[in-house]
Amino acid sequence: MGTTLITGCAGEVGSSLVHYLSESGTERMVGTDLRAPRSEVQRRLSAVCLGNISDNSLIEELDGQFEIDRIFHLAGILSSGGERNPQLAHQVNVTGTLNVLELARKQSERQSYPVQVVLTSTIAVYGLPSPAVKRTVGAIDEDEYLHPITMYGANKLYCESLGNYYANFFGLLEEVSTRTKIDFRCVRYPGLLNAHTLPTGGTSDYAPEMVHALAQGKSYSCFVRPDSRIPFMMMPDALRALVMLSDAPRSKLTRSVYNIAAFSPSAEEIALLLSRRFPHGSVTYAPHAQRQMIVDSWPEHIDDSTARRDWGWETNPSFAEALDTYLVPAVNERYYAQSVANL
Ligand code: VAH
Repeated sequence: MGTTLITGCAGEVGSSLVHYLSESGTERMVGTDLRAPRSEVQRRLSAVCLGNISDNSLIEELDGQFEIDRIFHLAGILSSGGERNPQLAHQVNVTGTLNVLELARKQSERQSYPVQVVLTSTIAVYGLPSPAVKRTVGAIDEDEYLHPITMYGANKLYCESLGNYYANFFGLLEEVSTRTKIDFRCVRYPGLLNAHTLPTGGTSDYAPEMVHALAQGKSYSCFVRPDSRIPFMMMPDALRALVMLSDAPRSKLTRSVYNIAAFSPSAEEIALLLSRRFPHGSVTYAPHAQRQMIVDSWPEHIDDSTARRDWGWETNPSFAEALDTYLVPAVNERYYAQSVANL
């Protein structure tokens, strides 16, 4: 059994994935990130290599130290953060992904078996032309409206193509390519709701920010309109989807890049359901024009029927039930523990 590498291991999804894989019995895991993960994450990793994923010296260190058979590539700069520094976002998101694919290619050729690369992409690869089309088009599939309006969305759409190139065409001009190709797989994440950490630099962040503010009895000023509607998913489902796709037999996959969906509540529906569970907080709306334009370009619903058919993806589509079975109990536990610790 080789090593599983998690890039972005200190981030919101990365730290949750390390915990999830560790609890699922994954043995050898190595993490990399710009900064060290929390101690409870670090102790579940065999090693942590700190550095910038777009830096070749980090890749050379990983290639020289470990025999890797699977990479969950999560390192990246999200949509709002990317608009604040587009050049940095391109460097981290694109050069970082190219470095990961090169690492996987070299290891695959040396070990003569395909290293699996699982990339997290995003619904930010989509770009609906107007709020009217967004409201009327229904659930869109993986090959529709691929016109991203953010650096992050453009980066991720290109990285999906880069992964497919490395998996199918690298070495195209060689007479007879005997190279062992990588095994590339990818999910397009909706907005994510996590009880344990808050996201940074996303445009879907209004939902998790609202949850954590109301859970602490605070007021929250929402940066999108009340009627803003995009797909969301709870973090446990997002992690389960990654591992399900990774574990799926390659022969079952009819494509490499998949939509996965759960529910699509509007901002005011989220606020209403949360206020019934956290009655001491309050929500007001102060739309931020640019962030609103980004959210308005993203679809209300995505079609995940191919993931359901190919590798058995499924989830409970009830946002209210997901709140009551996962998010509200876990958030209450988090802030209760925090209040006790502060006594
Ligand atoms: C973002 N959370 O807001 C990410 C996500 C659906 C968007 O990829 O940028």
